[in-house]
Amino acid sequence: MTDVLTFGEAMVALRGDQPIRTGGALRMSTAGAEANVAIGLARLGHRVRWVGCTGADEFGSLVLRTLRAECVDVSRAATADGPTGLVVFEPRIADLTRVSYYRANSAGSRLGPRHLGPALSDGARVIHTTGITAALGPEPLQAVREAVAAAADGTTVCLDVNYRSKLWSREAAAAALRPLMPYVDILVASDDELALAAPVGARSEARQVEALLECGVREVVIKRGAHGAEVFDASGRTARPAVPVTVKDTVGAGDAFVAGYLSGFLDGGPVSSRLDRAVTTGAFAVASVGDWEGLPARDELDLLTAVPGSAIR
Ligand code: KDG
Repeated sequence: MTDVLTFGEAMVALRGDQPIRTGGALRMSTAGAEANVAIGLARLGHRVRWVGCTGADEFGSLVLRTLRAECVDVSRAATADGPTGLVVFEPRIADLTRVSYYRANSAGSRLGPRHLGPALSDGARVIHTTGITAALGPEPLQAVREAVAAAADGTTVCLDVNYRSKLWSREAAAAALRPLMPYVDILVASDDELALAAPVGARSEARQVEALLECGVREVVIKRGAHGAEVFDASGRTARPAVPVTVKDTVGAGDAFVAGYLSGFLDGGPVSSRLDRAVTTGAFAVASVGDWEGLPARDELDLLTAVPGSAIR
């Protein structure tokens, strides 16, 4: 059986080498939060399936070819009307990246419940979805709703809030995400996103966590960037600091973190070892350029303990 089924929009990523308005070169790769998680998990040896729609165009071929090359199962992916979406990452200053989307009316935004039906029937140990998919439009939101509600007993549902202010308002995100919580087992959010998932009226972070656990969420995973991460569950709080690395590109770090967390979960480890792996994979993403290119294979997980500046010979 598939370990993880994830679905959403994968795009072609264009990364500038200088501020866009000054010209320069664009490097082409692929992006998309769920596809990034899928690649992160596949590199760690898990069986992962990504479902989404790509355009019948060369960019769509690049997306699918990349996922296949990374051992992600795309056998249930579809093509749809409209172009494959684009995302442009502009290195504005040192470690601040400006993101522009060219994804309105893209093929990826046509994802709907009908595209997911076969993959849901095939089953998976984990279903992973994000607020980005929910933000793409009514059909993708309905796909998210139906997928989490249809998850069979024994299937773990993971949702990463992944709020994107260029896609929707905080109010719209909260209205869409809050009703999903009774179906979610693992909720991942950065500290400023937690309120978008927590019930109305829960003001402090402590109250938000408590209310989410009361709703049935088993693990509330809070990402705190350079300050590490924490998990709250029925047995209390587990925290880990971030792994210190030289920052190259923070985009994709959250997806890498989720891939590590779910990998630890699939390996059957306790929350502490899931968090250890999550902060490790997150650090790999931060220390390398690209959404997913620098993510570790399983036998590379120890690389971050190498002496800085050393070469492996
Ligand atoms: O987490 C990285 C993603 O943000 C990036 O790949 C693009 O999916 C993306 C999005 O919608 O922001």
